[in-house]
Amino acid sequence: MKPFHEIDRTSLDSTSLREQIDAYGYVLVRNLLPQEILQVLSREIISILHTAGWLLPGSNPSDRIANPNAACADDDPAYKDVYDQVFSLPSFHALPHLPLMQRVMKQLVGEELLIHPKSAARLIFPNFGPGIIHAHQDHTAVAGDTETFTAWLPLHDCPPDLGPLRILEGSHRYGLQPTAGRTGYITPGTERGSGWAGGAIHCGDLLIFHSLTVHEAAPNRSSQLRVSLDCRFQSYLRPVNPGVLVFTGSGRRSWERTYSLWPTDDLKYYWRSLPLELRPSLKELSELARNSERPEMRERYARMLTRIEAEMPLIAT
Ligand SMILES: O=C(O)CCC(=O)C(=O)O
Repeated sequence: MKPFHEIDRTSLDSTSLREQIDAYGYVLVRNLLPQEILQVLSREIISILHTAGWLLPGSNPSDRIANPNAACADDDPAYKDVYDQVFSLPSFHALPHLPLMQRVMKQLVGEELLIHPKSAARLIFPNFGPGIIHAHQDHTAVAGDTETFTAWLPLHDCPPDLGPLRILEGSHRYGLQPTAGRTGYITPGTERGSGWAGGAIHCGDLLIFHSLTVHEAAPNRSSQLRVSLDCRFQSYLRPVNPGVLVFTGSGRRSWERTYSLWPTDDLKYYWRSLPLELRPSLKELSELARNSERPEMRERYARMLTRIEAEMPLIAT
C-alpha cells in the first residue's frame, strides 16, 4: 500500500486543492482542524457510548476500549439507538460548519457552499466484520452531482490498526464502477484505479475526496472503538439529490426529532433558504414514486416527495 499524498495546511489554496483532487481523487490535509473542538465532540460521543454499555466495564472511557459483548453495526437496532443520540448532538452538526472547514471546502467548490445536513458518524467496533465498510464510491448513495466531496475525519488519532479509511488513487477517473448487486460495494479485485493509498490519519487531519473516488475502511484490529465523521459538501449551484436533505426511511428519524432538544435555532434547516436545484426534481420524484420497478423504491420516492413538500415549502411551490 502506498502512503497518502499529503498537503500541509500552510500550502493550502484552491489551486493546490484542485490539482491534488484532479490528480489523485483525494487530498489529505494534515493538522488542519482545532483539537479542542474535536475533543469536545469526542467527549460527548464517548459519554453516549459509555452510557450505552459499549465500553469495557472498568476501563477509562477516554480510552474507548470496546465491550465485545456490545459489538453491533449499522443494521442493528442497538446501533440505531446510539446513532440517533449521536446524530442529535448540536456539536455533531456544527462540525462541518466550522469556519475553517467551510473555508477549505469553498476553495474546492466555490463560494456557494452547500453543506449536506446529514453528516455521518462512524462508531466502529474492533474485530467485528459487519462494521467494516468495503470498497465503494459515495456517488452510488449520495447521487446528485458528481462534483460532491466527502471530508473524513477521526476524532482521535487513527493508526493503521484502528481501521482508518484508505483510498484507491485515481479511481475517480473511471466513472461509476459496477457494484455487487444492491450491496453498493464494488466486488474486490474489480475496482479500477492506480493503487491503494493508506496509513495513519491523526486527530486534526482532514481527508477530502471526490464522490467518484473508491475508498474503504481498513479493518479495526485494535481493542478500541474508532469514532469518525464523514461530512459532505458541494456547490448549491449544482443539482442536489433530495435524499440528502430529508430522511428517506420509514423509521423514526426526522429533523423535528433531531432538533427537539437543541438550545438554539442557528443550524436548523439552514439549507431551506438556498436556491437548490433538485435531481431528481419534484416532477421526476413523483414519476419515480409511480413507476419505479421495485415497490420499496416506489415507497421511498413517495416518502421523499411528501417530506420535501412538507419541509421545503420554497422548493415545493
Ligand atoms: O468511516 C468509515 O468506515 C467509512 C466512511 C465512508 O465510507 C465515507 O466516508 O464515505
